[in-house]
Amino acid sequence: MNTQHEKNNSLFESIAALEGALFIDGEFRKGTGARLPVENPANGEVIGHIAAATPAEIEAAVSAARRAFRLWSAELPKTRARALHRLGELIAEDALNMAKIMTSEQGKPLNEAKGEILKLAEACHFYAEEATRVHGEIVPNDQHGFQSLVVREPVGVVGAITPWNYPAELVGWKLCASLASGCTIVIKPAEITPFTALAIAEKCAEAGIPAGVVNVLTGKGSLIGQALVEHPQVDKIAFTGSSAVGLHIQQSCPQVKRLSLELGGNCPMIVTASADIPAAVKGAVRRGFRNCGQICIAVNRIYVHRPVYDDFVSQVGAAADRLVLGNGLEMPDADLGAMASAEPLNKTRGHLNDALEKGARLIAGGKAPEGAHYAAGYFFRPTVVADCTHEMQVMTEETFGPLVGIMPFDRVEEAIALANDTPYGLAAYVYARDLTEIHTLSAALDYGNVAINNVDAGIMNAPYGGRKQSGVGYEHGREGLLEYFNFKHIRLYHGVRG
Ligand code: TXE
Repeated sequence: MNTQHEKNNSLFESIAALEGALFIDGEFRKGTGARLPVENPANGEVIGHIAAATPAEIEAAVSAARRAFRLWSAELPKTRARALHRLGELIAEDALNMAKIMTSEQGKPLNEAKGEILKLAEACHFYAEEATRVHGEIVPNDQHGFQSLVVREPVGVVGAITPWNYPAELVGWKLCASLASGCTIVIKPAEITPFTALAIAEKCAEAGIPAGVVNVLTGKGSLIGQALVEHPQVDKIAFTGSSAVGLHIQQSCPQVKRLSLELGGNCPMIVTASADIPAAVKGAVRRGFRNCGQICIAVNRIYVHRPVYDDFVSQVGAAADRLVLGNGLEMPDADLGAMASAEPLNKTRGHLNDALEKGARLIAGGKAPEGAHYAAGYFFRPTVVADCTHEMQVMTEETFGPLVGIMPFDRVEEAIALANDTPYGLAAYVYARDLTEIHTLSAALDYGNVAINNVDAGIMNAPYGGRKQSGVGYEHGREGLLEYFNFKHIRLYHGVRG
């Protein structure tokens, strides 16, 4: 199969070139197993089919990764860095076409998809730089005549299992860290957004990354993902997805393995009376409805100081009503595209109905948009409900859709208790301008990421990860890269007395 398709191919020629493809040992091959349809969530059309990798193909991919590990881990860091820089350049050059592939399978508006692809390219350059700065340490000893070196050694073969909401970045962070550290990787993308991962594999081949270093297997997670979890030659699992599956993976590993689990969230926002209300409204709408709220760090629930509650609720409702929905390919700069599938749409409807039945007040949205061109897609208007309580699922469970619940509070201590009343611990947001409130809230919120007067909780240079049921381990930053290394303490005795 030609891995080098012309950049100016139409979108569907690009996808056709990846039809039924698996990427194993440096080349695309047609899967010999069953085929699974991939649909465009904006109109229900089948855009292509992927292969369900067979046990033999899974074995071929893991064996290729194991073989390639010996050479790739022995490469000079600058060689690995050069490959990552080249990969970043190739991805940026083809960003629009890759974005079209992503939008056609995930639904997000084209401009948002292109932004994600370009952030993936930036991640390649970030990890290229990090690849050349993984230093060991010489640590002081507890006796004369000894010297201790702590060296970093790549873990080995990584099984990466990823979700459908960020089909490029959530693959890319694992891919880049593997390449930078000298690990090799077998990627199993979500079955509803596989073509983005296959397009990334094409760029890996174009970048000259050696055969076997990167492999992509498609198919059902409970089969192919589970096979990677159970495979004795897979040294680490890097998973992003639901807390339920993350826990299942942790419990079903038949061997001890390194695990990094980026799981679900149910993120709160606290708005105090000292806040810049228009800024808080803008942040709430951006983080509540971007990607149709299908983000683990999306704002699910908002606690607002009673003196500013009515004003905030009406401003958020009006802003939500102004958001534009559209088919992500036909309206590249729409605010929301179609949701990725019926699953998150039905869950959103369920949480909305539960809230309304228990007394919440509908402020904005609450239904699919009118119009024939929405009828065949998974569209739902950005929805705001107010006067919520913790009896409602919208406030206590992850919705993962375009629905935000709001409730008032009277004292900061009450807001802290409400925000922390969850098994999750991924991200929390605060809008306040009183310094005492800012310091009190930053310290008391039990989350891996706390954003104050902004909603961009994660940056590439800082560790990103959750606690409690939101996961274990980190991505991004030095901490994220060290998840792909083992430490070795070498203790030298040279006999020289002090
Ligand atoms: O997750 P799933 P989805 C979370 C988000 C939401 C979920 C949505 O909070 O809960 O992800 O993504 C594979 N053994 N985050 O529905 O179902 C499956 O094929 C092995 C948090 O995709 O967990 C897919 O490839 N693998 C995150 C992957 O697991 C299995 C940011 C995820 O599927 C499997 C984004 C099994 N038994 C989404 N079952 C964060 N914290 O950053 C399924 N899979």
